[in-house]
Amino acid sequence: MSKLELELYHNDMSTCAQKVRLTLAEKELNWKSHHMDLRRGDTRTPEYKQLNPAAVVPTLIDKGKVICESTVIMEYLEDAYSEPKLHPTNPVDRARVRSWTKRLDEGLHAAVGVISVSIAFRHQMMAGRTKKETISFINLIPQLERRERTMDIVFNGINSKYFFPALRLWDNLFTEMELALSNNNWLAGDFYSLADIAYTPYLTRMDHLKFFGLFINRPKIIDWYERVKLRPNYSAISEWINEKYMPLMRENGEETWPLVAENLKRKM
Ligand SMILES: N[C@@H](CCC(=O)N[C@@H](CS)C(=O)NCC(=O)O)C(=O)O
Repeated sequence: MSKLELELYHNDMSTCAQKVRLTLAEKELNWKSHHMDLRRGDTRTPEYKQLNPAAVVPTLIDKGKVICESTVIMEYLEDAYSEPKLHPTNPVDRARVRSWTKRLDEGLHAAVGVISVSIAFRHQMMAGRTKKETISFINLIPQLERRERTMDIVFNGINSKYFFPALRLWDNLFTEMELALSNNNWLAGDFYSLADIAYTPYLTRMDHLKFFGLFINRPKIIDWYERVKLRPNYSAISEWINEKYMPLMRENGEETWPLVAENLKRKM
């Protein structure tokens, strides 16, 4: 079997694409890269929407078959390329893996988008565009809910109604994550699994935003993050870092952190 039959439409800094690249790297699979510039709107063209109607990355092509949705792609890779195994064999542990990955798809991923865009990426989306052009660019998003949310966070930043609820969603998740990691080495048990892979990009994002204050009383998460970063597959994130994004995330994140810390304290 030629391993070069895999092709991935992805983006360097996209958390969903990072999930898939980490899985490909863990399985030592070779793949052909189609890098998409999200700020230019590469995913919003009619041609790309034929591959991925949601107009998002990642999209995997395997021997001509198109697979969308990062969690589905990870599970597909696990089914199609079974070694090394990233799903435990015990049904209870398998259910645990899925309950972690499901939550990303049910709101946590959108929430990290809200946090990142409100703090940093909105500046890239508006750069070189008039207000009218920015509105037209956002209107190319096919899903009404995502379009309305993006419009609000791009123009209102951290004053958007979506910002603090998104942070609290992640803060609550981190409470559960700390508990899970107090009982086990890895998120779904004693086995490094798709659950650990799925959350690695999101911890990395909090790191890039300098939001490590979230983990002051969560030492197990810090320890887990240090361990996932040491794994060889972490090159799937580190080798694709876009240096243009880093100061934007760091500087705006550091400026926002005191407000975030204050808000989280009030809500506890
Ligand atoms: N549920 C999708 C979400 C994918 C997603 O949100 N991708 C973002 C990057 S992380 C994207 O491609 N955005 C394109 C855009 O905003 O134009 C998945 O898990 O694959």
